[in-house]
Amino acid sequence: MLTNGRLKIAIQKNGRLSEESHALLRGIGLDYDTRSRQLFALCRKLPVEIIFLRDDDIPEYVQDGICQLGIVGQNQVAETSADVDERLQLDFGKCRLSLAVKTDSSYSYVADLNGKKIATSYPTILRSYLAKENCDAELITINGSVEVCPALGVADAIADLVSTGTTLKNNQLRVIADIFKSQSVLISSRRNLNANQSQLIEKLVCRIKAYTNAQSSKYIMMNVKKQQLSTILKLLPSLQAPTIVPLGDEKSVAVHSVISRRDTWELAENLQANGASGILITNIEKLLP
Ligand code: PRT
Ligand code: ZN
Repeated sequence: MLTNGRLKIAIQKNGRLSEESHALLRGIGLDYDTRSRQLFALCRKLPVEIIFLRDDDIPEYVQDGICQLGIVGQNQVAETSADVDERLQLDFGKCRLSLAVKTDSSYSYVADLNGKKIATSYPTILRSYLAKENCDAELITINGSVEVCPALGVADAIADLVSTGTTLKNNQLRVIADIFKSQSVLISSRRNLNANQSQLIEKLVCRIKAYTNAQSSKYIMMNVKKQQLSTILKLLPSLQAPTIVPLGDEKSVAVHSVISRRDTWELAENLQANGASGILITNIEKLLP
């Protein structure tokens, strides 16, 4: 349903995904104001409305066509078994749902949890995992602070989201299995989309692809003596053939290329050690194919 002809995009109101969701929406040209405690924000220029929700509710709002697009973790999509299209992986909010036990416990494998109690906020994902592993454990569904359950004697193990591992370490817990890998995704509704809505969704999807491509890439420029050019080109893991620009100095050229955001320090040091100079690495704002 589209009230006032506006496309509705659901994002997390207040939590780990909020900041990057706003950055992404603003990065694709959506212009809106955010004030605390407001439930929605209208965009200028495009017929789009941003709806702020708890992350748990986003998959169902999109499934039911109340919102046409949503940004949420794959963990929530899987847990709610929502009937939505996963359109794009957004490369933030990365975590995994892991099975963990007390560091000093004797359990090492999923099979060791047969007949034991496991506390989790993700009973659907956990239940289907245990069924596949033929493990008959008792599930205790808890909302929040799952990590304290083993110390309190409430459960023998937990299944919780892990990002850096700090929370597990602080609670003297260790992972025995990873159940589910998650990151934020763009989901879209399968219900009642008319031609205008579908067209606007496709436009926004293209913009998000350009934004996420830009976020995962950097632009590198450097000067290279012609006799070192072939060595330098071999070191560049370019997405496309690098651009080679003549310089006033006839012995050198400038090399420009798009590279992956990862390991830029390693690459720059390697290029420098092989004769590149004046190495400049910059962010890319948009990267359209
Ligand atoms: O109020 P609302 O319901 O919207 O928010 P929430 O409190 O349920 O969710 P929030 O903001 O904590 O997380 C939103 C989403 O972020 C999750 O659904 C995941 O998709 C993603 N995400 C990524 C995480 C984490 N990393 C994460 N580390 N969600 C939660 N955690 C928690 C985890 O539960 C544990 O308590 O962080 C702790 C572990 O982190 P580390 O770094 O110590 O390992
Ligand atoms: Zn939540």
